[in-house]
Amino acid sequence: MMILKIGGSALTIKDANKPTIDEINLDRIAEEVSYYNDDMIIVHGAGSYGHIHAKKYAIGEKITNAQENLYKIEGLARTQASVQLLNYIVVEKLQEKGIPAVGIKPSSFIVTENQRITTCDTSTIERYIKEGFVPVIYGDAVLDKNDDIKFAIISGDQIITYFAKQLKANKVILSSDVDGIYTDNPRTNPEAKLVDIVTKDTKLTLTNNENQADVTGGMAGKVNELLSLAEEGIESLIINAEKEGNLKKAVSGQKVKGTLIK
Ligand code: IP8
Repeated sequence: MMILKIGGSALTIKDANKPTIDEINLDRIAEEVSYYNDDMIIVHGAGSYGHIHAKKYAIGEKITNAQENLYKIEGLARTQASVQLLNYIVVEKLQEKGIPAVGIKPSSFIVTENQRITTCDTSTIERYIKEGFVPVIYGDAVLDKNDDIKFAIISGDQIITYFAKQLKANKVILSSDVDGIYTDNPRTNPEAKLVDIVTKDTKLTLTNNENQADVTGGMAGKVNELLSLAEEGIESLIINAEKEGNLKKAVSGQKVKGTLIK
């Protein structure tokens, strides 16, 4: 079984000041993904549909008074609605390309404790896969068991690692808008080099805030999630979804340039 993450930065204009789809990319990505030849779950990021709201309402931060509580409630509702809308748009496009995609809302079956998934019944999704569907889930805003924060943001990357472990995925592919992991931020350091293989011993200079629009930790957050997966013996590959042909090759089992996390 394969888990494919499509980064929000490839599907949306991530630094737009309102939720904005990258129509051209979405169409091409859905077309390429239609060449899949294995059981598959798609997990997509939130891009400008999620991070703008999550940041504005500071979801996941401590709630100190009743007014803040009300504000966060409004924020959770808005964030959920916005990412659900993105999911609808993505699912519709995948269906248009012949993929039997079903959108499933993560916040309806996932609860966190201190922002990590603790409650998550994967059985419905497993049943959809068994029946031949392609479930499509996404980074979402959820309830948290810690009463100090009450709500949390879960990234698509956290969902991937959780599902990959639970469902014993044999292929995990993460696609975003960069070629893989670099020794430093390639946008600010021209000397930065693409790393073919990352293990827990690889020395990297990754910052959490390399992308100010991202509330879930950018590339550093991604690498930490994937290293925890590697510890359980599941390798993952980071590739660039914006390079034409990469996703098609990856979902159909061909070799693609990227970074292997093992
Ligand atoms: O784009 C973030 O998911 P990600 C989810 O995979 C929200 O990091 C709601 C901001």
